[in-house]
Amino acid sequence: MTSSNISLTQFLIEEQRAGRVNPQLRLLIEVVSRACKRISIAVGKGALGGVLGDAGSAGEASINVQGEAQKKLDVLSNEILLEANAWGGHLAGLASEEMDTSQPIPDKYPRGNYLLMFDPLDGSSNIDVNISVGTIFSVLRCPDGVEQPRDEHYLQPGTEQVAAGYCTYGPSTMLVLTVGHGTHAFTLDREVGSFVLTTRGMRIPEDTKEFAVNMSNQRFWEAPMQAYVGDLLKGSEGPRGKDFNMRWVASMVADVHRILTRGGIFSYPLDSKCAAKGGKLRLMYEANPMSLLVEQAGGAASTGRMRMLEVQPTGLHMRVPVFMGSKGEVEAAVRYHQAHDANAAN
Ligand code: AFP
Repeated sequence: MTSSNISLTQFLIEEQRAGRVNPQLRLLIEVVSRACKRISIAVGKGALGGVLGDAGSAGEASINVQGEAQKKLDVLSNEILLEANAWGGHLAGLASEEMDTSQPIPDKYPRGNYLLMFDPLDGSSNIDVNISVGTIFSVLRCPDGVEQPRDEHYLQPGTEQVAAGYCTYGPSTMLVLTVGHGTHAFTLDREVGSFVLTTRGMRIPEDTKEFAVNMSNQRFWEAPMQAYVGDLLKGSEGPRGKDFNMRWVASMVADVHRILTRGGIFSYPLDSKCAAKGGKLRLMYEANPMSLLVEQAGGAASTGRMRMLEVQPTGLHMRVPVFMGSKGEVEAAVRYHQAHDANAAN
């Protein structure tokens, strides 16, 4: 269903009246959305804003905790989100993909009940070529009685998320949000400066003929992934009995947004290059928030071996294999892993 003339603020007030968000969580989401507007402005300026290219100075690349080179916009987006969220009184602490450890709220500000995690600018290697990038965020409750949350207090499974969302900076800027009662999309009205509800209750078609994966990693994949994609590629002549199309933006936000809009499966499986780390994508900043959004839209999300939202995190920057999107297709991918593991056990 497509809606109009309902701003994010109005939507959240209505959710509050319905008892689905409390004032602190409403403020938190408003603050994150305002920060996303600022990031959208910076991204939209492109080369004119002097923000393209690598962070660091004198030819020295700046490297983040993930061991990846940081872009200027990664650093700027991180600062915007930190600054916007520090003083509002809605957070007990926050953690970013770009920072080694979580940060408690400074003593000079009031403290709230929530923990915010974010990937400030996902897909940032796409910035310099003017392809969609995005911000992903996830909200957890700070455990009772914890005044100064430490990393271990964030290590809650994705089922504990009270809200999750992303903002995609593409041809239009869109915020996609769940507070656990459906997944809703808002489009930024740039002239007015507010997010307007454009799809209430996104639904991912159960079946699909479209998959998203970085095929250049094929030779590094595990056997069940080889078998699964091998059968997709056989198309109507193979066991799946239909022809599949492939799309890969290499910005998770853009790929998942397409899947939330028209279906598909997104996958970043285990491969021998990333196996020692557990996968490529991060559980807390990418996989969990996206999995909640996808599940709330009727889709499914898995590591290939278990439901993503039930994974017990062991570290803030933990990585996992990812399969998410149309329910029927995610279940098919999982079946290949189950069959392989069952054979290996016999
Ligand atoms: P960057 O933020 O470094 O561009 O990484 C993006 C990302 O985490 C995710 O958004 C993409 O789906 C994935 O990595 C792309 O990875 P490959 O470059 O290995 O295809």
